[in-house]
Amino acid sequence: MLNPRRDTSVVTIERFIIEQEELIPEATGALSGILYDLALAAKMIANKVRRAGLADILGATEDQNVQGEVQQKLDVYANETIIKALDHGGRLCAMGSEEVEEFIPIPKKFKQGKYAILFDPLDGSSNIDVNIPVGTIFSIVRKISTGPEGELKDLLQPGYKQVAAGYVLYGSSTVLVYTTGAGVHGFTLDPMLGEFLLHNANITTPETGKYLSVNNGYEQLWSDPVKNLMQRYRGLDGKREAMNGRYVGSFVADFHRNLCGGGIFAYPSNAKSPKGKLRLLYEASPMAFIIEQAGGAAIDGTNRILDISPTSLHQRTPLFIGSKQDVETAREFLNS
Ligand code: FBP
Repeated sequence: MLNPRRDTSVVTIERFIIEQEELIPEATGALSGILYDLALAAKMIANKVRRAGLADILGATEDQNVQGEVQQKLDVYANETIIKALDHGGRLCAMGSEEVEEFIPIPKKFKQGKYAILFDPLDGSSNIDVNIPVGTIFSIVRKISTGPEGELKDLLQPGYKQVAAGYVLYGSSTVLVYTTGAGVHGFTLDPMLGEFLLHNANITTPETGKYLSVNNGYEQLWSDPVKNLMQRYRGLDGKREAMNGRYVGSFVADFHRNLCGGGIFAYPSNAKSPKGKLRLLYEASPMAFIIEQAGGAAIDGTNRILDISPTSLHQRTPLFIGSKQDVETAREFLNS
Protein backbone atom coordinates (compact mmCIF):
# COMPACT_ATOMS: atom_id res chain seq x y z
CA MET A 1 0.00 0.00 0.00
CA LEU A 2 1.50 3.34 -1.12
CA ASN A 3 2.21 6.01 1.50
CA PRO A 4 -1.27 7.64 1.84
CA ARG A 5 0.28 10.82 3.24
CA ARG A 6 2.10 11.62 0.04
CA ASP A 7 0.91 14.48 -2.12
CA THR A 8 2.00 14.22 -5.73
CA SER A 9 3.96 17.40 -6.02
CA VAL A 10 7.63 17.17 -7.06
CA VAL A 11 7.88 13.42 -6.93
CA THR A 12 10.40 12.37 -9.53
CA ILE A 13 10.10 8.93 -11.11
CA GLU A 14 13.42 7.97 -9.48
CA ARG A 15 12.09 8.80 -5.98
CA PHE A 16 8.83 6.98 -6.71
CA ILE A 17 10.64 3.84 -7.97
CA ILE A 18 12.85 3.76 -4.87
CA GLU A 19 9.85 4.11 -2.55
CA GLN A 20 8.02 1.31 -4.36
CA GLU A 21 11.16 -0.84 -4.12
CA GLU A 22 11.30 -0.30 -0.35
CA LEU A 23 7.89 -1.98 -0.11
CA ILE A 24 9.45 -5.24 -1.43
CA PRO A 25 11.94 -6.60 1.15
CA GLU A 26 13.57 -9.04 -1.30
CA ALA A 27 14.10 -6.38 -3.99
CA THR A 28 17.71 -6.02 -5.21
CA GLY A 29 17.28 -2.80 -7.19
CA ALA A 30 17.75 -4.54 -10.55
CA LEU A 31 14.16 -3.89 -11.70
CA SER A 32 14.43 -0.28 -10.50
CA GLY A 33 17.61 0.08 -12.53
CA ILE A 34 15.86 -1.10 -15.70
CA LEU A 35 13.02 1.38 -15.13
CA TYR A 36 15.55 4.23 -14.68
CA ASP A 37 17.32 3.26 -17.91
CA LEU A 38 13.98 3.18 -19.75
CA ALA A 39 13.12 6.64 -18.42
CA LEU A 40 16.44 7.92 -19.77
CA ALA A 41 15.84 6.31 -23.18
CA ALA A 42 12.36 7.87 -23.22
CA LYS A 43 13.82 11.34 -22.63
CA MET A 44 16.27 10.87 -25.52
CA ILE A 45 13.53 9.65 -27.88
CA ALA A 46 11.20 12.46 -26.77
CA ASN A 47 13.94 14.94 -27.58
CA LYS A 48 14.22 13.56 -31.14
CA VAL A 49 10.45 13.30 -31.66
CA ARG A 50 9.99 16.92 -30.48
CA ARG A 51 12.45 18.18 -33.07
CA ALA A 52 11.52 15.63 -35.75
CA GLY A 53 10.55 18.26 -38.34
CA LEU A 54 13.86 20.11 -37.83
CA ALA A 55 16.36 17.29 -37.53
CA ASP A 56 16.92 14.92 -40.46
CA ILE A 57 14.97 12.21 -38.62
CA LEU A 58 11.69 12.18 -40.54
CA GLY A 59 10.89 9.75 -43.32
CA ALA A 60 11.67 6.14 -44.09
CA THR A 61 14.87 4.15 -44.36
CA GLU A 62 15.39 1.71 -47.22
CA ASP A 63 14.93 -1.22 -44.84
CA GLN A 64 11.94 -3.35 -43.87
CA ASN A 65 11.39 -4.84 -40.40
CA VAL A 66 10.33 -8.42 -39.62
CA GLN A 67 6.67 -7.35 -39.97
CA GLY A 68 7.31 -6.38 -43.59
CA GLU A 69 6.85 -2.69 -42.65
CA VAL A 70 9.18 -0.03 -44.02
CA GLN A 71 11.34 1.11 -41.10
CA GLN A 72 11.06 4.82 -40.28
CA LYS A 73 14.27 6.62 -39.30
CA LEU A 74 12.78 7.27 -35.85
CA ASP A 75 11.96 3.55 -35.49
CA VAL A 76 15.65 2.78 -35.94
CA TYR A 77 16.77 5.60 -33.64
CA ALA A 78 14.32 4.58 -30.89
CA ASN A 79 15.28 0.91 -31.19
CA GLU A 80 19.02 1.60 -30.90
CA THR A 81 18.54 4.10 -28.09
CA ILE A 82 16.62 1.59 -25.96
CA ILE A 83 19.09 -1.23 -26.66
CA LYS A 84 22.08 0.99 -25.77
CA ALA A 85 20.38 2.28 -22.61
CA LEU A 86 19.69 -1.27 -21.38
CA ASP A 87 22.36 -3.69 -22.64
CA HIS A 88 25.26 -2.83 -20.26
CA GLY A 89 23.56 -2.58 -16.84
CA GLY A 90 23.98 -6.22 -15.87
CA ARG A 91 20.23 -6.51 -15.18
CA LEU A 92 19.03 -8.17 -18.38
CA CYS A 93 19.68 -11.54 -20.05
CA ALA A 94 17.74 -11.01 -23.31
CA MET A 95 15.72 -8.45 -25.25
CA GLY A 96 13.01 -8.65 -27.88
CA SER A 97 12.09 -5.74 -30.16
CA GLU A 98 9.42 -5.19 -32.82
CA GLU A 99 12.21 -3.94 -35.08
CA VAL A 100 14.51 -7.00 -34.75
CA GLU A 101 13.62 -10.45 -36.12
CA GLU A 102 15.55 -12.60 -33.63
CA PHE A 103 15.84 -12.16 -29.87
CA ILE A 104 18.64 -9.75 -28.90
CA PRO A 105 21.29 -11.38 -26.66
CA ILE A 106 23.28 -9.32 -24.16
CA PRO A 107 26.79 -8.68 -25.59
CA LYS A 108 29.32 -11.05 -24.01
CA LYS A 109 31.36 -8.09 -22.67
CA PHE A 110 28.45 -7.19 -20.35
CA LYS A 111 27.16 -9.04 -17.25
CA GLN A 112 24.03 -11.16 -17.66
CA GLY A 113 21.04 -10.21 -15.51
CA LYS A 114 17.94 -11.86 -14.04
CA TYR A 115 15.34 -10.10 -16.19
CA ALA A 116 14.35 -10.01 -19.88
CA ILE A 117 12.59 -7.17 -21.72
CA LEU A 118 10.33 -6.87 -24.78
CA PHE A 119 9.55 -3.56 -26.41
CA ASP A 120 7.93 -1.76 -29.31
CA PRO A 121 10.39 1.11 -29.68
CA LEU A 122 8.05 3.39 -31.64
CA ASP A 123 4.41 2.46 -31.81
CA GLY A 124 2.24 4.17 -34.40
CA SER A 125 5.24 4.90 -36.58
CA SER A 126 2.99 5.44 -39.61
CA ASN A 127 1.97 8.67 -37.86
CA ILE A 128 5.45 10.10 -37.26
CA ASP A 129 5.69 12.27 -40.38
CA VAL A 130 2.29 13.87 -39.80
CA ASN A 131 3.03 14.92 -36.21
CA ILE A 132 0.45 12.63 -34.57
CA PRO A 133 1.34 11.16 -31.15
CA VAL A 134 3.46 8.01 -31.15
CA GLY A 135 4.67 5.84 -28.28
CA THR A 136 7.02 3.26 -26.81
CA ILE A 137 5.73 0.10 -25.08
CA PHE A 138 7.70 -2.25 -22.77
CA SER A 139 7.21 -5.50 -20.87
CA ILE A 140 9.61 -7.01 -18.30
CA VAL A 141 9.75 -10.69 -17.18
CA ARG A 142 12.10 -12.78 -15.05
CA LYS A 143 14.79 -15.04 -16.59
CA ILE A 144 13.52 -18.67 -16.57
CA SER A 145 16.26 -20.41 -18.54
CA THR A 146 18.89 -22.08 -16.38
CA GLY A 147 21.95 -21.55 -18.63
CA PRO A 148 24.50 -18.76 -18.09
CA GLU A 149 22.98 -16.66 -20.88
CA GLY A 150 19.48 -15.62 -21.86
CA GLU A 151 17.47 -17.64 -24.36
CA LEU A 152 14.37 -17.09 -26.53
CA LYS A 153 12.29 -18.95 -23.94
CA ASP A 154 12.95 -16.15 -21.46
CA LEU A 155 10.90 -13.88 -23.75
CA LEU A 156 8.11 -16.32 -24.66
CA GLN A 157 6.20 -16.15 -21.35
CA PRO A 158 2.45 -15.65 -20.77
CA GLY A 159 1.48 -12.11 -19.75
CA TYR A 160 0.62 -12.98 -16.14
CA LYS A 161 4.36 -13.61 -15.63
CA GLN A 162 5.20 -9.94 -16.25
CA VAL A 163 6.89 -8.15 -13.33
CA ALA A 164 6.48 -4.73 -14.94
CA ALA A 165 4.96 -3.10 -18.02
CA GLY A 166 4.55 0.43 -19.29
CA TYR A 167 4.44 2.88 -22.13
CA VAL A 168 5.63 6.34 -23.07
CA LEU A 169 3.34 8.63 -25.05
CA TYR A 170 5.06 11.34 -27.10
CA GLY A 171 2.03 13.64 -27.37
CA SER A 172 1.31 17.25 -26.39
CA SER A 173 3.48 16.36 -23.42
CA THR A 174 5.59 13.25 -22.86
CA VAL A 175 3.91 10.89 -20.44
CA LEU A 176 5.29 7.66 -18.94
CA VAL A 177 2.81 5.22 -17.39
CA TYR A 178 3.85 1.95 -15.74
CA THR A 179 2.92 -0.80 -13.31
CA THR A 180 4.93 -3.33 -11.30
CA GLY A 181 1.73 -5.04 -10.17
CA ALA A 182 1.08 -2.46 -7.41
CA GLY A 183 -1.22 -0.07 -9.26
CA VAL A 184 -0.72 2.08 -12.36
CA HIS A 185 1.19 5.35 -12.08
CA GLY A 186 1.61 8.26 -14.49
CA PHE A 187 4.50 10.71 -14.88
CA THR A 188 4.89 13.76 -17.11
CA LEU A 189 8.26 14.89 -18.46
CA ASP A 190 9.04 18.46 -17.39
CA PRO A 191 11.17 19.56 -20.37
CA MET A 192 12.71 22.41 -18.35
CA LEU A 193 13.87 20.09 -15.56
CA GLY A 194 14.36 17.05 -17.80
CA GLU A 195 12.61 15.07 -15.07
CA PHE A 196 9.58 12.75 -15.15
CA LEU A 197 7.31 14.05 -12.34
CA LEU A 198 4.43 12.06 -10.84
CA HIS A 199 1.08 13.43 -12.06
CA ASN A 200 -1.21 10.57 -11.13
CA ALA A 201 -0.70 7.67 -8.72
CA ASN A 202 -3.03 4.65 -8.77
CA ILE A 203 -4.76 5.40 -12.07
CA THR A 204 -8.09 3.55 -12.46
CA THR A 205 -10.35 3.26 -15.51
CA PRO A 206 -14.18 3.51 -15.46
CA GLU A 207 -16.19 0.24 -15.43
CA THR A 208 -18.09 1.33 -18.57
CA GLY A 209 -16.55 3.66 -21.13
CA LYS A 210 -17.55 6.40 -23.55
CA TYR A 211 -14.93 6.02 -26.28
CA LEU A 212 -14.88 3.43 -29.08
CA SER A 213 -11.49 3.11 -30.81
CA VAL A 214 -11.60 0.86 -33.87
CA ASN A 215 -10.59 1.24 -37.53
CA ASN A 216 -13.99 1.16 -39.29
CA GLY A 217 -12.19 0.88 -42.59
CA TYR A 218 -12.10 -2.90 -42.07
CA GLU A 219 -15.86 -3.26 -41.46
CA GLN A 220 -16.53 -5.18 -44.67
CA LEU A 221 -13.84 -7.69 -43.62
CA TRP A 222 -15.26 -8.33 -40.14
CA SER A 223 -17.25 -11.41 -39.14
CA ASP A 224 -20.96 -10.94 -38.39
CA PRO A 225 -20.48 -11.25 -34.60
CA VAL A 226 -17.90 -8.41 -34.77
CA LYS A 227 -20.25 -6.31 -36.92
CA ASN A 228 -23.07 -6.91 -34.41
CA LEU A 229 -20.77 -6.00 -31.53
CA MET A 230 -19.87 -2.69 -33.18
CA GLN A 231 -23.62 -2.01 -33.71
CA ARG A 232 -24.03 -2.40 -29.95
CA TYR A 233 -21.16 -0.03 -29.13
CA ARG A 234 -22.61 2.49 -31.58
CA GLY A 235 -25.98 2.26 -29.91
CA LEU A 236 -27.54 1.11 -33.18
CA ASP A 237 -29.34 -1.88 -31.63
CA GLY A 238 -30.99 0.47 -29.11
CA LYS A 239 -29.49 -1.40 -26.14
CA ARG A 240 -27.08 1.32 -25.01
CA GLU A 241 -26.06 4.93 -25.66
CA ALA A 242 -23.73 5.37 -28.63
CA MET A 243 -20.04 5.52 -27.75
CA ASN A 244 -17.91 8.36 -29.19
CA GLY A 245 -15.74 7.17 -32.07
CA ARG A 246 -12.08 8.11 -31.49
CA TYR A 247 -9.22 6.48 -33.49
CA VAL A 248 -5.76 8.02 -33.78
CA GLY A 249 -4.09 4.99 -35.36
CA SER A 250 -1.40 4.97 -32.67
CA PHE A 251 -2.26 2.23 -30.19
CA VAL A 252 -0.52 4.00 -27.28
CA ALA A 253 -2.46 7.23 -27.88
CA ASP A 254 -5.82 5.46 -28.24
CA PHE A 255 -5.10 3.27 -25.19
CA HIS A 256 -4.07 6.24 -23.01
CA ARG A 257 -7.21 8.22 -23.80
CA ASN A 258 -9.43 5.26 -23.00
CA LEU A 259 -7.49 4.41 -19.82
CA CYS A 260 -8.09 7.94 -18.51
CA GLY A 261 -11.63 8.52 -19.84
CA GLY A 262 -13.05 5.00 -20.16
CA GLY A 263 -13.68 3.13 -23.38
CA ILE A 264 -12.66 0.24 -25.54
CA PHE A 265 -9.91 -0.19 -28.12
CA ALA A 266 -10.64 -3.01 -30.54
CA TYR A 267 -8.45 -4.51 -33.26
CA PRO A 268 -10.54 -7.54 -34.26
CA SER A 269 -9.33 -10.21 -36.63
CA ASN A 270 -10.63 -9.74 -40.17
CA ALA A 271 -10.69 -11.66 -43.44
CA LYS A 272 -7.29 -10.19 -44.43
CA SER A 273 -5.68 -10.40 -40.96
CA PRO A 274 -7.11 -13.54 -39.33
CA LYS A 275 -4.84 -12.96 -36.30
CA GLY A 276 -5.50 -9.22 -36.14
CA LYS A 277 -2.53 -6.84 -36.39
CA LEU A 278 -1.19 -6.06 -32.94
CA ARG A 279 1.68 -8.12 -31.55
CA LEU A 280 1.03 -10.14 -28.38
CA LEU A 281 4.34 -9.82 -26.48
CA TYR A 282 5.22 -6.13 -26.83
CA GLU A 283 1.85 -4.49 -27.58
CA ALA A 284 -1.19 -6.44 -26.28
CA SER A 285 0.32 -8.17 -23.22
CA PRO A 286 1.96 -5.15 -21.52
CA MET A 287 -1.18 -3.02 -22.07
CA ALA A 288 -3.32 -5.89 -20.73
CA PHE A 289 -1.24 -5.93 -17.51
CA ILE A 290 -1.73 -2.16 -17.15
CA ILE A 291 -5.47 -2.16 -17.88
CA GLU A 292 -6.12 -5.01 -15.42
CA GLN A 293 -4.14 -3.14 -12.75
CA ALA A 294 -6.39 -0.13 -13.45
CA GLY A 295 -9.57 -2.20 -13.06
CA GLY A 296 -10.20 -2.91 -16.76
CA ALA A 297 -9.89 -6.05 -18.89
CA ALA A 298 -8.29 -7.38 -22.11
CA ILE A 299 -9.26 -10.38 -24.27
CA ASP A 300 -8.56 -11.73 -27.75
CA GLY A 301 -12.30 -12.21 -28.19
CA THR A 302 -12.42 -15.29 -26.00
CA ASN A 303 -9.26 -15.66 -23.91
CA ARG A 304 -7.74 -13.33 -21.31
CA ILE A 305 -4.72 -11.81 -23.08
CA LEU A 306 -2.53 -12.43 -19.99
CA ASP A 307 -3.28 -16.19 -20.14
CA ILE A 308 -2.18 -16.68 -23.75
CA SER A 309 1.01 -18.81 -23.99
CA PRO A 310 3.20 -17.28 -26.73
CA THR A 311 4.89 -19.53 -29.30
CA SER A 312 6.77 -16.92 -31.35
CA LEU A 313 8.35 -13.53 -30.73
CA HIS A 314 6.28 -11.52 -33.19
CA GLN A 315 2.96 -13.38 -33.04
CA ARG A 316 -0.18 -11.29 -33.48
CA THR A 317 -3.48 -11.40 -31.61
CA PRO A 318 -6.96 -9.90 -31.98
CA LEU A 319 -7.48 -7.41 -29.15
CA PHE A 320 -10.40 -5.97 -27.17
CA ILE A 321 -9.04 -3.87 -24.28
CA GLY A 322 -10.45 -1.24 -21.95
CA SER A 323 -13.35 -0.74 -19.52
CA LYS A 324 -14.42 -4.03 -17.93
CA GLN A 325 -18.12 -3.92 -18.91
CA ASP A 326 -17.32 -3.03 -22.53
CA VAL A 327 -14.85 -5.90 -22.80
CA GLU A 328 -17.46 -8.21 -21.24
CA THR A 329 -19.88 -7.13 -23.98
CA ALA A 330 -17.29 -8.16 -26.59
CA ARG A 331 -16.92 -11.56 -24.92
CA GLU A 332 -20.71 -12.06 -24.99
CA PHE A 333 -21.06 -11.18 -28.69
CA LEU A 334 -18.02 -13.14 -29.82
CA ASN A 335 -18.82 -16.34 -27.92
CA SER A 336 -22.57 -16.69 -28.29
P1 FBP B 1 3.45 -0.14 -35.08
O1 FBP B 1 3.41 1.24 -35.59
O2 FBP B 1 4.28 -0.32 -33.88
O3 FBP B 1 3.71 -1.17 -36.12
O4 FBP B 1 1.97 -0.42 -34.46
C1 FBP B 1 0.93 -0.81 -35.07
C2 FBP B 1 -0.12 0.28 -35.18
O5 FBP B 1 0.39 1.41 -35.80
C3 FBP B 1 -0.80 0.64 -33.86
O6 FBP B 1 -0.16 1.67 -33.17
C4 FBP B 1 -2.18 1.10 -34.33
O7 FBP B 1 -3.17 0.93 -33.35
C5 FBP B 1 -2.43 0.20 -35.52
O8 FBP B 1 -1.16 -0.27 -35.97
C6 FBP B 1 -3.10 0.91 -36.64
O9 FBP B 1 -3.38 -0.04 -37.63
P2 FBP B 1 -4.41 0.28 -38.80
O10 FBP B 1 -3.78 1.35 -39.62
O11 FBP B 1 -4.58 -1.03 -39.53
O12 FBP B 1 -5.68 0.72 -38.16
